[in-house]
Parts: sequence; structure tokens; C-alpha cells
Amino acid sequence: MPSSLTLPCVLLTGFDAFGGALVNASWLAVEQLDGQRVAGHRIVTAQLPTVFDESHKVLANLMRCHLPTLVIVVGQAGGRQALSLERLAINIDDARASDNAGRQPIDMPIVPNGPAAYFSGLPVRAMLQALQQSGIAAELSDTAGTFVCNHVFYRLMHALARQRREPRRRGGFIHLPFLPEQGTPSMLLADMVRGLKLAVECALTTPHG
Ligand code: PCA
Repeated sequence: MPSSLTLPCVLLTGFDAFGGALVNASWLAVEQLDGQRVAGHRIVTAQLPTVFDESHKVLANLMRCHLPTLVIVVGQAGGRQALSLERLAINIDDARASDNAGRQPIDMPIVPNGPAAYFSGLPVRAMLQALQQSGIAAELSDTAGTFVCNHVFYRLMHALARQRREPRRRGGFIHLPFLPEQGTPSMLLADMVRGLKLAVECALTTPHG
């Protein structure tokens, strides 16, 4: 078996706590997968700050450093009932509350003159089926909101759309519900972790469309 350091890598990120909360489910779930092997890849995890712009700069640095073949950014969306496979990133920042640096952009394009939206680069339909067949509550979502998660998702898809490197890297976004201790509806941490691992495996083993 090759040393895990020689394996191609998957970058999985979660966010830090925001809005006065003490924890963020996305980071608690993602950090459990650090160093795991899935479909011949090793998972590298990192935390992004819940801050417009800064979040993407940290992600871009991580991508330069690890050269991942797959990037999945994971965030928390309180109120969701299921692991949400985000289908669309839209070119707008419109924050109802401040980010962790006190910024609250309203009606601002993320990339001026950029496309209105990008589709996820993940095989979201195949991922949905794989998750549901394994008994994980999952859904397709057509909006990642207009806060920091959508911001990073859009910047990621914008960067991936411009890549010249072959083979082309893939990326997308998944939102997680609250953990039971954060509120309802919720999902158990163990189910989130199992769901994310399955989602990574499906993305790695489904041929590019
Ligand atoms: N959720 C927020 C930002 C960080 C996170 O985990 C969002 O949905 O935009």
C-alpha cells in the first residue's frame, strides 16, 4: 500500500463558529475525517474563517499548497433537515448579519461582471442517491444563501472554471443541519461524518459529466 502522503488528496473544509455560537457543526464533522483514506485518496481537512473574502483567500492558499483533485467546502445551515447538496452558487453577497470581522455587505456582486451563477462541480444527483440508499437524510438544495458559504462556493467555482491544469479539479459545497445540542431540526454527528465520507467517495468514483 502506498504511503498516504503519496496519495492524491481531497480537501475538505469546515467553518469556524459564527453569529455568537460556540461551535459550528461543519467543522466538528469535517475534522473527524482528517487523514482518512477514501477511494485511493487521502482527506486533508482545514477550517475556514466565517469572513467574506478572507474565507476564500484561506481556501485558495490551501488549494495551492495541497493541489487537491477534489475540494468540498462544508458549512452549517441551521433550519435544514438534511445534508444539503448545494446545486448553485450565485454572484451576490447580501448578509442579514455581520460576519466574524463585522462586515455586512448588502447587494454586492462577488465577482463584478462575473456569471450570475455556477453549477456545482459535484455529481449531486448520484451523491443524493448514494446517501439516501445508506439511510442518510439528504436533499438537493438550489440556494446556499447569500452569506459567507455562498461567497466561498462562488469563488471556488469561479476559480475552477478558469483552471487550465489537467486533469481538471472538481469542487462543490455541502450544508449540514444543526447538531442536536444546537437546536432543531438536527442530525447526529456520526451521521454527518458518515454522510460526508460517502459523498466524497461518490464524487471520486462517479465519472465527470
Ligand atoms: N454557515 C454560514 C457561514 C459559515 C457556515 O457554516 C453560511 O451558510 O453562509
